[in-house]
Amino acid sequence: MKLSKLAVFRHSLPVKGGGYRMANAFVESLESTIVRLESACGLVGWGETCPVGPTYAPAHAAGAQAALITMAPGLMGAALDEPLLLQRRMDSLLNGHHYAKAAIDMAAYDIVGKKLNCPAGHLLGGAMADRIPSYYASPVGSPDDTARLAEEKAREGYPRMQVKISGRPVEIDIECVTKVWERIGGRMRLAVDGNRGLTTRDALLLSNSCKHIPFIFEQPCDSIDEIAAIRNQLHHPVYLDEGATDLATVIGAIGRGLVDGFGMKLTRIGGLTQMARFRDVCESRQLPHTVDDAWGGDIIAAACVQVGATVAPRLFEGTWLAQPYIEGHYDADGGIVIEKGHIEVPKTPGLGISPEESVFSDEIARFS
Ligand code: 0XW
Ligand code: MG
Repeated sequence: MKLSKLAVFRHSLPVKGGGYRMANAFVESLESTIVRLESACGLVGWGETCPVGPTYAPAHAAGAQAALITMAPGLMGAALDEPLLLQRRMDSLLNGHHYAKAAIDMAAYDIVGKKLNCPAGHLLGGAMADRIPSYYASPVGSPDDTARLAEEKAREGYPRMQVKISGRPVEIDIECVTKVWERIGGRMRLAVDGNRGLTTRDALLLSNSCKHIPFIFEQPCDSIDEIAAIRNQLHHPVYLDEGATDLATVIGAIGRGLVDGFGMKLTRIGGLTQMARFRDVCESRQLPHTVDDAWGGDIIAAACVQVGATVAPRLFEGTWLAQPYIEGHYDADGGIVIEKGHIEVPKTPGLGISPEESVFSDEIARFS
């Protein structure tokens, strides 16, 4: 199970309908980075990482590619079936850059699953479900459009809706959340995501004005200190997303009583190995969380679904996928799709998808 070949590809994922707006980012097309690993025994595994533009997180497509190219020579010959040692080897070659290391970790699980003839979820402790919940994330939009979208998604069968806010006067955000609630009431669980964009003043105003609406407040402000400063004045449970950069920060935030849950991204935390540890920390403190990513195609989607299926259902807030916002799949037999707000968990070995190699035509580096 030694690594014998590694290739890195660039792949463009245009956003349907002209773009997607968040508090700190407007994205029209994303650059995904794909990793193809091959073991000495000839098995192939796939990994992916796709920062959602340059301003959402301190992660960047070109940074991912540079990080992978920096680590690649030192990874040759690494045992792919020893995820802990693989992670330590990556850490010895490059500090930080979890989002690039995640692609290698994912591809290694894909190969090991294929070797052992089991889905990656099995290697992560075992899947609890054949079908997992997703959630829909609205772009920052007008209150009426967002309420209409929420109605549509409730009808489609989504159990949860994440309303994006911020980047405009807070009065519009308050109207938006109110109109969504008036339309869907308790038919979907509600998250309101500030994507780091609110001042503490506006976060307090919104929470106070919407006291009667049962939503969770996701990453309202930029820093953990800002959230800590207002935590006890908020009327809503607080989830950390962008601020939960690694396991140590997660443990610190839980220990300080700052959070009621997390939006967790597979590539931000560093891959499947780290996500499984995060899942276990949350379970030990009964904290709900998502398992998803900022963006990405079928490879990231499959990896998120594999871990998502292992989360205790009562703590699982679902897996958001970019699939409804982008065209096409990597897998000719169909990739990972959302149907009625839920996702079927693949049963085939590894991550559970078989990308069509010809889809990735822009190879930028190859090592053997
Ligand atoms: C809704 N998401 C999972 C996708 C967007 O890229 C941002 C993200 C979030 O929750 O911040
Ligand atoms: Mg979020």
